[in-house]
Amino acid sequence: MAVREARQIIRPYGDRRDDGVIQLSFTLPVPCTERAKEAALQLCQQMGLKDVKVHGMEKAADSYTLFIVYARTEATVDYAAIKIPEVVVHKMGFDELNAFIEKSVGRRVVVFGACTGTDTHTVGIDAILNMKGFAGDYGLERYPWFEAFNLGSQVPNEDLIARAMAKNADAILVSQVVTQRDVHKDNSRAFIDAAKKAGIHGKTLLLLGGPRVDHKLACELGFDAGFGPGTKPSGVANFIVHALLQRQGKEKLGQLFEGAHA
Ligand code: B12
Repeated sequence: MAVREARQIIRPYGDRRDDGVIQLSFTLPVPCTERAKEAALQLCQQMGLKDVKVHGMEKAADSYTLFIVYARTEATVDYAAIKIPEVVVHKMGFDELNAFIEKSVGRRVVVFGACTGTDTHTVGIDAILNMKGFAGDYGLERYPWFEAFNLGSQVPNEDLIARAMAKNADAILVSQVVTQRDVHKDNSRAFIDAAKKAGIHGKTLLLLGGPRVDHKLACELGFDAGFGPGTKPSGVANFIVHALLQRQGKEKLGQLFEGAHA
């Protein structure tokens, strides 16, 4: 007989466990008035929320108002039933990882990164690749056993792929920050199409990152991994090295590191 996993029903709380209290914020395209406040309240009630309190409201621009609302929801979710692909890295430190690359890969790991398409935001990809890194964590350029090339912003997908192929890159890092009208998804799909055309899909490691990116989305789009807000370069460095060794058949999934496709 199949054994059913125990359910783990959870719900949000603000004051007391399971009270269902949430905070939400949104903007309405109307001036900041009492009428606007009532509109915000009715909108939340229509969402099925209870005990709605418009806690804060302020003018966001001419004829736009930002609201902060506290309310209560009856919604629950079974946490035990949630299965999702995740990048889980058992991280080696800077010196340990460099020594590990020297021993296990035996050469520098080559990576190319850029913010592609029309996107001008370089801060995210710089945080991962530049010497200085991010949040006290060195970027890949700082690792002696990585050779990192940062091509900057507004790089056509095909150019990034061609430059990476010319250097036999082990990994290509694509950053997508602007998400209006899902342009990040469209451009990511175009990148994957170009990678398939160039014959590197399934061979070179393809990483996608950005504020609205997660591992699940990146995998759905055809990448090997996705990294979202707060990503540290050391997590990316560890992922690349272990995924590379797994792809070369030198390391088993979960031996030193878990992740990739679930
Ligand atoms: C700085 C900034 C700019 C600067 C960019 C300067 C530069 N050189 O990058 C300038 C002024 C040029 C700019 C321009 C624009 N911007 Co702007 N900008 C921002 C701002 C304030 C900060 C972004 C940032 O630097 N974040 C910090 C980095 C470290 O975070 P991150 O990108 O998420 O990166 C982390 C992770 O996501 C991850 N990561 C990211 N990429 C990758 C890649 C890989 C491979 C990996 C592994 C990890 C990874 O690692 C990083 C570290 O943890 C945001 C608002 C905000 N507060 O976020 C708006 C914002 C992103 N901009 C926005 C917009 C709309 C624009 C413009 C279109 C405005 C305009 N109308 O002209 C233009 C863009 C034009 C274009 N063609 O792209 C919107 C985007 C809205 C949307 N939903 O798409 C935002 C959200 C502002 C807003 N609320 O409206 N912008």
